[in-house]
Amino acid sequence: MKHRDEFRLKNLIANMEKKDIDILIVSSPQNIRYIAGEPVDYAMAYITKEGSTGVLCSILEKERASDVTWVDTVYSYNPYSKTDRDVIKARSIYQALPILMHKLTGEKAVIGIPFSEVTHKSYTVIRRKLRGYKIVNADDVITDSRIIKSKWEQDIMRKSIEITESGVSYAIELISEGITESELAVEAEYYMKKKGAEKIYEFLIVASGERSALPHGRATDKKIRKGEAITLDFVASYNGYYGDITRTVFLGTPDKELIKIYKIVLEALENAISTVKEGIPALEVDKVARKIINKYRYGKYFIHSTGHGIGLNVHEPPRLSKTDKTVLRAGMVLTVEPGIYIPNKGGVRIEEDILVTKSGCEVLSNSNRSLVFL
Ligand SMILES: [Mn+2]
Repeated sequence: MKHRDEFRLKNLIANMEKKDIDILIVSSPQNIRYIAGEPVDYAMAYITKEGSTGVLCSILEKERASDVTWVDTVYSYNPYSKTDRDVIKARSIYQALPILMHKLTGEKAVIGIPFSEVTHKSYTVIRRKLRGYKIVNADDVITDSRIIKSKWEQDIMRKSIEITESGVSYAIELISEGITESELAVEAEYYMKKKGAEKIYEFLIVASGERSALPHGRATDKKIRKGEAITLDFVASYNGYYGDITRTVFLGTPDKELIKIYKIVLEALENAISTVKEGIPALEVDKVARKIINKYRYGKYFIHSTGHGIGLNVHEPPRLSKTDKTVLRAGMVLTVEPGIYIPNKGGVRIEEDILVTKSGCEVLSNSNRSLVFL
């Protein structure tokens, strides 16, 4: 069994207490991993307010879950079980739920379940199986906990970010006239996997020429030509946690306006980063980036928010957007990624991943972000 991330679990329990939740039960892969420390499939994970943790899983996962997670107890279910004391006979995970309640809590227990991760169909089974218990929505408990990264999580994220940016740098080295966007994406994917990436996001963005004006221009078989901007936005995970890095580079000499917007985006990025510190509302960071881009009259081409939280999901709260009033706190990991996109011409985005600290922030990515002409 591996060592528990005590900081994370204590934080989670503190957030459960605010809502009077006795036991928190989660079923999404990310939340299971958050409570158990490792992924378990066909499963649910729980933590009680006293701090005991466990996993309820299919018999297929029982042995592995016992080996790799840090939880105290692994319960499992098996459609054909007759004998095993810790295995309940059930066809599905939700049908197996009563085994937890029977072993862990009294009749009056308040059960927290993040409603956003349960389908309506599953919820009706949960209701039926947990009749008599008070069930409350624990979405906030999870969000408020996961938004602050423990030292343990920060260390993993340093590694995922390092892998992701090494993939971007590798792809940039491969850029030459005639290579396709997809070739760059595939080579980078293989490279990041060899560097230890667990998962590559479902698509990698390689957007060249006019396509660089597409903020989500996933790689196509388009060939790269001289004079084009090439935006590479890669997302890869390590031990479940994501890194998200973007660079825009130029092959040869591009249109002058693209060089101009590169400098503006860089100015917006650097000013936004230097605004970040504990106590600042998220929207303030967006405001700073937007103000700079507006100053140069490119505001209407900055069509997304300035950044987002990142962790077990690529996109997590808070949003560095016009409307998110979340006050930044030390331990949040955020992307900062202003961009300018001019239709039929091209675009520029530069993205860094940062760790909010008491006095400012630490930029966790550290590859070159100045203008590059290949
Ligand atoms: Mn991003």
